[in-house]
Amino acid sequence: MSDLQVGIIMGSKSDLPVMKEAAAVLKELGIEPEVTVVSAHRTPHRMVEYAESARSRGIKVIIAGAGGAAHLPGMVASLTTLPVIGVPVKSSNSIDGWDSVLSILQMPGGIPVATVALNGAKNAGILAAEIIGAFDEGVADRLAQFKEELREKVMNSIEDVEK
Ligand code: RP5
Repeated sequence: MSDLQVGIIMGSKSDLPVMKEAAAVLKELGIEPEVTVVSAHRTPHRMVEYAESARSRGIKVIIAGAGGAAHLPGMVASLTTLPVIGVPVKSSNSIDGWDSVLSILQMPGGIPVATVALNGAKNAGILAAEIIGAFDEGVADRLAQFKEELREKVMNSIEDVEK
């Protein structure tokens, strides 16, 4: 399969410290993401162009992170038939991140966004890889190894606790 199957977008450069965790886990799983800034409010035409061209550019899954009045994931989902994973980002001036969570989570019927936890970019990356891995054996094998390593970590921690 071609590179750049996962697009990671965020409403602002200030979201990067959170969103880079999605890119990191995707790279660990052998998927090189396309990463950029697209703002629903500040660059609305760029958002439309991004969402409408994503499929033809080979993107299979979009991860969209935003904070505050976090309309980016939902608006992108309204403009494409690709699956969109939403990452609520806790903005520095937010009301404990509930604004971001509810803006992304409470989508109207017909326009789903797969919403992960507040600042849950790592899980967004893993979920995107799992969607790609449903059709790509290589990615599925790396996901299996990733989960085996998680299992081993827990088993080792149990041994440490029970010593
Ligand atoms: C949202 O507003 C962004 O996604 C970011 O989380 C938040 C703050 O953006 P900046 O003012 O830091 O650019 O649009």
